[in-house]
Amino acid sequence: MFKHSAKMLMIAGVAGMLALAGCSKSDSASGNASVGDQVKHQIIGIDPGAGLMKQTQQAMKDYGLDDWKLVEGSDAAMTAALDKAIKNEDPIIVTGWTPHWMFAKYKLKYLQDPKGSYGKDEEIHTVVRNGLKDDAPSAYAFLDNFNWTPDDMAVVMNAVVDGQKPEDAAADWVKNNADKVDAWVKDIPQESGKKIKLAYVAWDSEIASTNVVKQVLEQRLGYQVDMLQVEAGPMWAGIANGSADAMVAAWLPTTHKDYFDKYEGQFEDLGPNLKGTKLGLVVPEYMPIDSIEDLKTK
Ligand code: PBE
Repeated sequence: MFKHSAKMLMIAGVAGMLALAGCSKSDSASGNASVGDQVKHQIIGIDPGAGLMKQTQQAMKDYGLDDWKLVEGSDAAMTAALDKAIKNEDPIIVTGWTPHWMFAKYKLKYLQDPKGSYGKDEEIHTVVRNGLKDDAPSAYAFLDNFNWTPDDMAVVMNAVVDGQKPEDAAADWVKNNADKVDAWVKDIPQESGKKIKLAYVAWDSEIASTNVVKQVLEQRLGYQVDMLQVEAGPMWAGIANGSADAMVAAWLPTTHKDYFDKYEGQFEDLGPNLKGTKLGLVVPEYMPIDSIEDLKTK
């Protein structure tokens, strides 16, 4: 009896070891480990003030990803992690948005969001401080006219990621798109030497747009432009308290809703400058998942 059960135990033990060995081998080879285990239950996020981070926390609640972690960083850190993972064909999940150069550079997909945690498509708005219309009427009139497309923005973004300085990439775009720029500044008089402060966050999309606006204000309307790189909260606060004059980085109505509501009445919303945005969780195409729901089950 004793002998028998010892033998049984031994067999069970060996079988267990074989199963374990077989398991870990086939995991890496055939991708049988859960996606969560493969990425250590981490989603690579960006700067904590981004609306996208708040939406991702909401998504984690909506989809029951309780044991997952959203890693704070920046646009630059997120794209560096993505680049490294893709070079090694490693699994990775990042927070992403359109327009962004990463979709031109890598084969990526948005995870489907059947619960709608990331809201619907929205727009990027131009928002200025109260009183700018009287203090800098030409800048105000141009900012009110400024609007372009995701394809326009992509030209600047792609040049920057390929190594061009943002101001040079923006100057090239302004030179090569004189017809569009002409329409933005048509009949607006120069205001030479006047100073204006543009607030922005170091998101690649906003680095592109803010630099183009700076070029137009300087080249066509004679302003001296300061660009203030800040976090999202201080960007909105700066417009509201008048320490910055304008920004072209307000994602509405959803992504920056908290900031919009907090400072309502203390700024002027000049409406959309770009339509056709999207936000969500983004993975390389080689990842074997298609929906945020898969993070729970696959
Ligand atoms: N973004 C890019 C910003 C707006 C622009 C999507 C990272 C955000 O989440 O607040």
